[in-house]
Amino acid sequence: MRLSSDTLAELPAEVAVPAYDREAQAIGIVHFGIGAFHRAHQAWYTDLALNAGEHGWAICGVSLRSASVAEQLNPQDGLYSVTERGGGTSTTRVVGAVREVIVAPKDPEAVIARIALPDCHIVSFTITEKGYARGNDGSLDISLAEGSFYPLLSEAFARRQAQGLPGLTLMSCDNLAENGQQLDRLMREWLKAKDPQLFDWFALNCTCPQTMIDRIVPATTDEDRAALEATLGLRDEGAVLTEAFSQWVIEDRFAGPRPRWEDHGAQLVTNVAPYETAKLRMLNGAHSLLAYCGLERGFTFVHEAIADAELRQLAHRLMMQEAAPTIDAAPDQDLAAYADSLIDRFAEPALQHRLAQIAMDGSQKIPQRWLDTAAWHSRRGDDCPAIRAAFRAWLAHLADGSLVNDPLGDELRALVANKGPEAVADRMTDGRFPSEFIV
Ligand code: CS2
Repeated sequence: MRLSSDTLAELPAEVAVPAYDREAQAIGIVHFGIGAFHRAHQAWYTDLALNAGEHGWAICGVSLRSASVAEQLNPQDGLYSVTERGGGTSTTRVVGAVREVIVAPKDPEAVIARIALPDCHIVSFTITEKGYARGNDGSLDISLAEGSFYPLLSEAFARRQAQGLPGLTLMSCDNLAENGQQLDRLMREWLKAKDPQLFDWFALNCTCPQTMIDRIVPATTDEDRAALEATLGLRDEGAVLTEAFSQWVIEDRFAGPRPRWEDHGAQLVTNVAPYETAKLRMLNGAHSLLAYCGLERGFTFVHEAIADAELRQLAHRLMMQEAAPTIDAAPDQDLAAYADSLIDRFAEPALQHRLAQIAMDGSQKIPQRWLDTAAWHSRRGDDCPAIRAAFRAWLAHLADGSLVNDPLGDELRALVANKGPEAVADRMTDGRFPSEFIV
């Protein structure tokens, strides 16, 4: 039997279920990229707000590519479970915030119509680094953007403008440096090129707050789903497994209303930069180091790589000697304590977080995870041995090719083959990699 509104009552008593009337909730949020990360993070916070009695914040999830999430969630009325694991315990809760999933390539009109409704106030994104359709120089690649969310949004803007409806908050929850500013800039580039008559409406009525989002969410496996079915007594195709920890820092710059996420642990601040920079350069930087150096040593999972004394030392060095000095920390940030807590989180064996999951899309991740740090030191005449070791492991990973999953994988492999790994590693600190090489 499958999890759905009709079977919710069959769940064991210790599994918390939505305490609110799901049908009575208007869709206030349209979310692009309804993968496991969104379901374990922003949708989870929004579900807490709905449970606390807020109204109007149901989520319409949009998949920009595959129909698989729609197939997982729609037959379940949008319901799915979030299981938090760690410290030898495991708790499961059913999240009810997601109302429906639309597959954009199949039904673009439905996506546009949802965003153009007066109930919609926020459009949010977890579409991964490559989803923003940036070219190698960071500007919008119009032909890539045609197949992404940009045309859907500009059509929805046109309808909102024609109806005299208020603007929207566009909230990027991806691991990009200055994610809000980048989204704002890219959206403006799109409008300038394709819909200039909407440019002023967007600039005057919409905002793109910056966010730092953090929760480790390993991809759910078939074994995970089967084990969960044995404990829940119901099949949940949309199940997500995660750690108990989560953090969300949001720039308080919304175009209209928003849920009171701060009542449920989110931090609403005026300046996200110190949190975002620390997270990208320390957590994600160390993650990518462990991924490439760990795979090179034959490990499969993050907890195995961090248990290796040399890799742990290298990850710690990357965080404290290399990344930390580049971060202009906020008064409440203790970067040494942060580094220690990250090592503890990486060491959690229950997460079964695969290094290969982190290793994908290196070309999109490495600039903000390592190269901004390396460039900072290079300007001062210093080297970054940990980042250099990680970078070499990435080049070896590319050259080997067997596990490479990267939109620039072929170009990068050819580049390493042509110039040699040392020459490529020597140029990594100029901050412009890979545009310097790939034209
Ligand atoms: C990871 C991130 O897959 C990756 O590249 O580094 O997804 C990481 O787990 C999250 O950013 C943690 O918040």
